Amino acid sequence: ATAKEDTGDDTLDELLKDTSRVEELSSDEEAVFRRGTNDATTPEINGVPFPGKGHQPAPKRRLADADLPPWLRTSTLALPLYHPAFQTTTSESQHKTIAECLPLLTGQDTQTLPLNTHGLPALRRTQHAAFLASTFNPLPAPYVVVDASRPWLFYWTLAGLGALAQPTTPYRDRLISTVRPLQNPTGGFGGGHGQLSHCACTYATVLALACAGGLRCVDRAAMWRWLGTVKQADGGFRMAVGAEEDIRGAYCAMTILTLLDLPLALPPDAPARAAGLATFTDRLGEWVGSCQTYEGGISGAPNNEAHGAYAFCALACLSILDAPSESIPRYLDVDALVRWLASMQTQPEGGFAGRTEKLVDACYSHWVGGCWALLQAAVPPPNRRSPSTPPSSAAGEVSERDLWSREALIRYLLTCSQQPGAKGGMRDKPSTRPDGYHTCYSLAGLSAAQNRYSYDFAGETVDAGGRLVAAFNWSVTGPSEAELEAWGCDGADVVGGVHPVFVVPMAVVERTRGMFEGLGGLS
Ligand code: FPP
Ligand code: K
Ligand code: ZN
Repeated sequence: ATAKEDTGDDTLDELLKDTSRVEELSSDEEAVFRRGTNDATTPEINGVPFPGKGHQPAPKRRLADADLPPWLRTSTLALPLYHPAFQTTTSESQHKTIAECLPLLTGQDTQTLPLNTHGLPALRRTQHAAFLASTFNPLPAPYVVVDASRPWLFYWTLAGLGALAQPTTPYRDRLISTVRPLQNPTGGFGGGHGQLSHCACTYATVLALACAGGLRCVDRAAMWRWLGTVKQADGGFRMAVGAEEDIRGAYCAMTILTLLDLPLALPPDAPARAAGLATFTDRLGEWVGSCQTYEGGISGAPNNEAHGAYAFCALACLSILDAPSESIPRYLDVDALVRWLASMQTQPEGGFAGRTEKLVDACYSHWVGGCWALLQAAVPPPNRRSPSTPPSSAAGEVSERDLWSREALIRYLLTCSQQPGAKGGMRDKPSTRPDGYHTCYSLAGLSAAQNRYSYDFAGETVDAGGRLVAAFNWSVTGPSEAELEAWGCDGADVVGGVHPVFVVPMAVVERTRGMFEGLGGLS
């Protein structure tokens, strides 16, 4: 390598342009890189100079290196991301993303957001809550495209408000009257009036109703029979009758089944019974396992591309089937998955991307960021490894081993994801607009970063009635003063505990659990 001496006074611009730090290539590699370029030693391809035309002028003011975390210091930023001869659409968009995020991450541009005592933009709780609540006002015409996803708007809003510790039960009656016409007599909920029941819309409806305390409007017996029609002989679930079979279906179906306390036995007329299946969980773990790809991540269905959203669906689904330490290693290659998930945390942005060689996006703060609590429960420290060795009682004795950077994610969310101005809301990245989906999942991701979730082995995983209760054994601990200090957060920047499996406030899951106990009469 020909790294020049790091004097520390180069401007960021110079550092990003400095291609002398690119590793020299072996002649074989050089031959590969040279193909299609005029000259592999010239730091440009097709006339575009490294690091690419998306790169913008260097910040004029930024925090001193000593005041920045290591991954934002000039010496780290100087490391080239792509070989100069490998400039593609991918590298161009990555450089453009870094250029739009860096001034915000380094404090050069605060977007005039009020700062917390650590100099980071404070969490704009009031504005984000107002942005979420505005979903319940009449929506502008472009929202016609979400007519098939109406329950998602209710879920994102209520889950987001819950994370911000805003009351959500006052919405109960309005929500019930809105979703009742979406419920089909044959079970399940469609996305809009007159639409076919769908696993994703039903999942969102059930979670929204749980947040609002309105689950009693669900026809549970019909729901149970409808779920029986989407369970497949190979163990997975279709999204709707005749629709695609994918891992969202597996997670959504198991969530619905568990929160509504439905019987595990398949209804007598479920088509999967003909293939010898007797319960909703038969062959499910194996089917989820078949979605792990050569990269180590999880795809939507076997032989597709690994994506972070599907990693969450897989881990959460397995965490409903059994204690994470039992079900996750049983069906997944945990080491390969950890490696893949860790590689999704982008540098220098600090948030997560959804898949290999793609861009940071705040919604993956949940889809990928939410995986860590489940994974860390799957590979707990040695003294908490199985139900027979319950957690050590002395607080602080067990050291938590983080497999990711909480600090980097928090910084991305506070600096890059918050929409400035009166509007509020959270967004994918600075060049995009906020919406309910990104606001909900940014807040869920912030919760995953700020709180610690532990799995209680002392809890039962199957109850006396044979129903799955494994996912009800979670508890949350807020951050310590020392952690807040290390992450640059004030107490007012901390969001509430979001349940690691069901992605609604912890208290909502507590309230929902046992709600239907004793009603019986379904199987
Ligand atoms: C690619 O979008 C995104 C996917 C392939 C998966 C999206 C799925 C979810 C977000 C959640 C599913 C879960 C449930 C419970 C319904 P893209 O190409 O626009 O984004 P990318 O470049 O970041 O991959
Ligand atoms: K995206
Ligand atoms: Zn997104």
